[in-house]
Amino acid sequence: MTRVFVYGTLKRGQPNNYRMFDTSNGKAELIASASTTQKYPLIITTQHNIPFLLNIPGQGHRVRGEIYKVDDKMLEFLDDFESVPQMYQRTLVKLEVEEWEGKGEGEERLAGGSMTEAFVYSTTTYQPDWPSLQSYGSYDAYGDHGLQYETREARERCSRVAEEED
Ligand code: PCA
Repeated sequence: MTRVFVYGTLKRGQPNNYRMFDTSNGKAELIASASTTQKYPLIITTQHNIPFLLNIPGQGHRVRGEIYKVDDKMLEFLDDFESVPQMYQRTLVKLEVEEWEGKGEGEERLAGGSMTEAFVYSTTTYQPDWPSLQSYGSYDAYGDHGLQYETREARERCSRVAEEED
């Protein structure tokens, strides 16, 4: 089992969270809410309003998210879904645990306030203007910013329509 920190569309209440509970992708279990110990720019960009954590420690905000425990199959699914290594790279990030949310038995509990590490999908392969975009401490696809995430299905639907019209 591997620990992954999610900060974007994979969080609870966000448009891709269901993918973590689709057993054909593998297994995932929420274990804690957490924040990065360092600041990072968390921005929303591209025509699809995709969230990206830029791998620029010290700039932006401490970013809030959730730690999941995933099996190898889910990790492979997530790497593919996040287009590693082109779009995002999976790297380790230092975290401060906010609250333990795990249900499983026989597991070492992470106490609130304790420090830990997990993998995160962040990026160094960003466009030159991305570091100067507005950054957020907590991502919400449906937030006041109005930059609602366009799901992969919607993008594919649009490109199919465009092809048909060609
Ligand atoms: N999915 C990953 C990275 C950005 C995104 O939307 C996540 O939620 O952490």
